Amino acid sequence: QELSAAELERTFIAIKPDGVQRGLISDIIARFEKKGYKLVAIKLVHPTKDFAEKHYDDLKGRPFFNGLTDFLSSGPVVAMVWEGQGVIKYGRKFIGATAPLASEPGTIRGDFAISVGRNIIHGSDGPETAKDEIALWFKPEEILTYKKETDKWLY
Ligand code: RTP
Repeated sequence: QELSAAELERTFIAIKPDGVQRGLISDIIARFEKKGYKLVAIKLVHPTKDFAEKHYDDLKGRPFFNGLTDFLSSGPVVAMVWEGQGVIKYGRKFIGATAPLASEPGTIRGDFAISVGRNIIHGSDGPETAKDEIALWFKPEEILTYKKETDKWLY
């Protein structure tokens, strides 16, 4: 059947350099995949400092901005677009609170991280940022539209 606009909601998720270095790529992808969300774009990117500053543009002027953008540009990042009903909000739920020690066990940060400067993963915080971040990280042709046999068991 045709998917509704809500089912086609998309979010930008990035596994930061610490998540890649620590071998957490497969675990993080598995959580989104097993929930029923659909991976529509993925690539391994080593962002430049300039690109990291663009991504965190809204945090310019914060005391941790320089360290944060140094960190994001310090190594490969797994950039992804995930699709499905409620994926923006639920993605944030999967990720957990920004400060890992405040994040619940069972969340990605709760399970794998201790410090706010090494918190493994990024996820868009709303529809507008999702749209902007997807456009920053991906060309339109890198985002695929496809049916999965499981779609009808999810919706
Ligand atoms: P993200 O954008 O990475 O998903 O994180 P977030 O929305 O949970 O948090 P945000 O406030 O947007 O901050 C972005 C990233 O900046 C780092 N940060 N460091 N006090 C600090 O040193 C500090 N505060 C924030 C974190 O890596 C956070 O994920």
